[in-house]
Amino acid sequence: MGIVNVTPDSFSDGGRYLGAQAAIEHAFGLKEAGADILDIGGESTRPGARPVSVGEEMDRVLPVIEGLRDAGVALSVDSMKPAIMHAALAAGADMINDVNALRAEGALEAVADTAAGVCLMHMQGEPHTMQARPHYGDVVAEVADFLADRVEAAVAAGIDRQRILVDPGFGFGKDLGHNLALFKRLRRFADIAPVLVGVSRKSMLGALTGRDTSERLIPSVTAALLALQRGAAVVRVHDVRETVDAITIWQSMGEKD
Ligand code: 7PJ
Repeated sequence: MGIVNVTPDSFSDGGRYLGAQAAIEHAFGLKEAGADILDIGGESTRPGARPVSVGEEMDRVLPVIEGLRDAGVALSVDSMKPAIMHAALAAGADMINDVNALRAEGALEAVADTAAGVCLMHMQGEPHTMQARPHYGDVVAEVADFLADRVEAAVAAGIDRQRILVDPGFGFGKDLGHNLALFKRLRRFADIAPVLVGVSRKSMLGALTGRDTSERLIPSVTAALLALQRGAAVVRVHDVRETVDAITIWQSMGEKD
């Protein structure tokens, strides 16, 4: 899964169009590089990020879906908002990636009414405050219980089990120790549903290596490969070409058991 962030362009005249155009061009590059899914996001959920209005997120995301829907690649939309989910799925998106695990009022229904896939992610708190004081008794058990509960809620709402992915939510209300505990026990989550892992360029990789965001390519590719080796079904990455190269080498040269 390749990450496509849609941010407003810095120019005030036609900025929106330029922002969408830039995202579409970037997305075509990721598809060429080997992405099977593109994850389009119009609202940053990075630690400390502030929410974006429904109208603003709609204006960012919809033109990009329209520009990509015939590109021959599955389209995922990274949103927590039911109105965006409805509009994105009507516009041709194939999947909803919700860091809030469809907990918003109307979110389960927005997905249940369609044939779309969904990723249910664990997050403690909300993006603008979640890294302030993450706390758990047993982080692996708590995250697994949460995800299992959200899968059951989704199934009860009418979403077929085979449409669902789960994600422990690296960096979403977790300190380095929590993230490492979850990563080491990744196989536990595959018992619940196929697992999506997003660690690309994240601060946990910076904490381990001392590298800035722009220098986290090798840590990111290494972590993606480890996630796949521990049973992840999907890895959400910025650096598609390099990740696909690593997977190719693993598939050609890795051990067959
Ligand atoms: C994730 C995500 C993740 C899923 C972001 C960033 C923050 N969706 N959206 N999993 N992270 N499913 O990429 O640094 O880990 S935005």
